[in-house]
Order: sequence, then C-alpha cells, then structure tokens
Amino acid sequence: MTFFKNIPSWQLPETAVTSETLYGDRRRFLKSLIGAGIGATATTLLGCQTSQAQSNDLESTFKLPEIKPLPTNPDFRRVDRPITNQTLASSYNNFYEFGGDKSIWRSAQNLPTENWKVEVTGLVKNPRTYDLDGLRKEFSLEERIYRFRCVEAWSMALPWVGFPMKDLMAAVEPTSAAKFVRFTSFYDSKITTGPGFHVGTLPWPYQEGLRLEEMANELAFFAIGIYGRELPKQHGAPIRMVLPWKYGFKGAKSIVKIEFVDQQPATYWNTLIPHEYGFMANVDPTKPHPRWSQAREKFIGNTEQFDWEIRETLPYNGYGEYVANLYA
Ligand SMILES: Nc1nc2c(c(=O)[nH]1)N[C@H]1C(S)=C(S)[C@@H](COP(=O)(O)O)O[C@H]1N2
Ligand SMILES: [Mo]
Repeated sequence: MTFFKNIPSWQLPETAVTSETLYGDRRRFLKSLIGAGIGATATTLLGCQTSQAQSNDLESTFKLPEIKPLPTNPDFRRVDRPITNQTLASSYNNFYEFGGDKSIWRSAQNLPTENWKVEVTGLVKNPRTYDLDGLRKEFSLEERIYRFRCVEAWSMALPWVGFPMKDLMAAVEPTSAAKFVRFTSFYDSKITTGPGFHVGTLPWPYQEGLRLEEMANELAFFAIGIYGRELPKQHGAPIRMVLPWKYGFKGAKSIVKIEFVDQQPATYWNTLIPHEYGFMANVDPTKPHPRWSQAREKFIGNTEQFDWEIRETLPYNGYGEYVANLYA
C-alpha cells in the first residue's frame, strides 16, 4: 500500500480503501498524534470509510412523523447537484458523542429527546427557554436544500426543515454588548460515551460558536427536520445548527444551550486541534487542511450505494453571494 502514501485519502478509489489500510493508517496516525497529545484527530481520517447502510432497522430511525405544511424557500429550492439518498445520508454521520466512526446511527438512538429544552441566555433582553412545541409555534418552518461539506472532503446535498437563526435572534434581542454566540450540544457521560479513545480527556460538551453577524446572516439555520420529517437522532435531533458555507463540524447537533457572549467562545475542535480546525472554518478550496487538499470533494449523491462523485469544491461552498461580505 506504500504507493498510496502521498495521495490524499479522498483521491483513492473507494475499493482501494479496505478496512486494513484504514486500520494501518489509523494506527500510524494515532501513534504520531498521541506523541503530540492529540490522538483524537485520527478519526477525522476515516472519511473514506464505507458504511454499510443495508439494515432494515436503519429505516425506522428516519421514518419519523412528517412536518407539514412545509413551504420550500424559493431561494433554496434547488442546488447544482442531486439531493443525497436518504439511506446514505442517515447512515454516514459524524457524532463523536456516540462513536468515532461513521456508523453511529445505531448508538445515537440512545439520545433521550423527550421533554427537550433549549435555553437561550447571556447578553439578551429576553432570555427564553423553549421546548420543541414552543419553537414550532414561535418560528415559521420552511424547507431549504443546502450543499453540505465536511472538512474531511466528503459532501452531500440535504433538504433541511427549520427556521433561520435570525428569527430566534429577533425574539431574544441580543444587547449591544453581545459579539459572539456559543452553542452547546447535549452531553451526559453515561449516555454520550464518546469515541472510545482518550476517554475523559476530550473537551466535552461539544460546543461551537459564531460571530453575531454570522448568526444574523440569511443562511444560518436551525434544523428540526430533514427529508420532510422530524430530525433523526443521528442527525442531531431534535434541533441542530446548519451553516452551509462552513465546514460541517461548525454545525453542532442536539443543541441544549445558546448563549450570547462578548468574547469568542472556545469550541470543541478548535480546542482539540487549533491548527487544523479554525474558529472561522469557511469552506475554501484554496486553503488545504494540513493533512489533505480541500480543492475537491467526494459528493454522495442520489445513488443506492456510495459512488463518491468527485467535484470541485466551491468557495464558501457556493454561498459567496450571501456571506463573502462578512469577511471582506
Ligand atoms: N454535537 C456534535 N455535533 C456535530 C458533530 C459531533 O461530533 N458532535 N460532528 C460534526 C461534523 S464533523 C459533521 S460533518 C456534521 C455531520 O452531520 P450529519 O451526520 O448530520 O451529516 O455534524 C457536526 N456536528
Ligand atoms: Mo465533519
């Protein structure tokens, strides 16, 4: 396998990435990273792993109640690629609270979503705690089809159901002192047992952050559904962030707390490996990840099996007209 050595993993034909090469790579990287005290990053190399989506059980995890009526926002009715096959999208996930590989959909079913509460607090005039009914009553839901780009260089196109983050901002009214927002995911060490390595040393809970202007941008979205139905647990039920111009890790799942703050918050990946996972994390094909190119991506489309269509990565994941002015 040495002749693959200098080729980024996403350029390998999928058949060449056997579990053995993955295991070998993983061990090699784990060794080098553990030396540097950052072994947890090794899992990010597993983006090419083929996950088997063939279980009947899987379907029951995403055949949830429909959300109706559901206008599709005309601005986001279509993208330049087919919508990803739902079976593939809902069985190939990152959710490190429930495991370190792509097949966490089964263990993610342990997430307790009953009586969910989202606390919105910090530098706001109207702090609020919402339950799911409250969110659905207060905010108008719509469907948006967004490109989705993981930092590991795989991508999808997903039909989310939810509401713009700016609507929630309008409800709680951040004060002029608020400059950033911290988002916190559900964490309970008895349930979210983690990826099984570096147990006890990972910076839980998973947290993410945005600048206030980013949260106010038209694109920034809270999803409570996908494919016209309630959000499956593996996708971050009952409410998760969706930021299509940023790498996927910025979109924290299963949100329990939203805090308006005056300083840039610490975030999970940025705390773990700051030189690989920046706070901003805008999709940028010209800026390689330290360990692989970001110029292209492996698109998971509307096919029965993973066929990893190679596509050029777009600046801001194709959303420059909405967000480039934020970074001018
Ligand atoms: N709480 C939490 N949120 C998370 C993650 C995670 O491990 N924990 N993984 C992130 C990463 S790396 C990606 S690519 C997306 C994956 O979303 P999906 O599984 O719904 O496609 O979720 C993001 N949100
Ligand atoms: Mo990711």
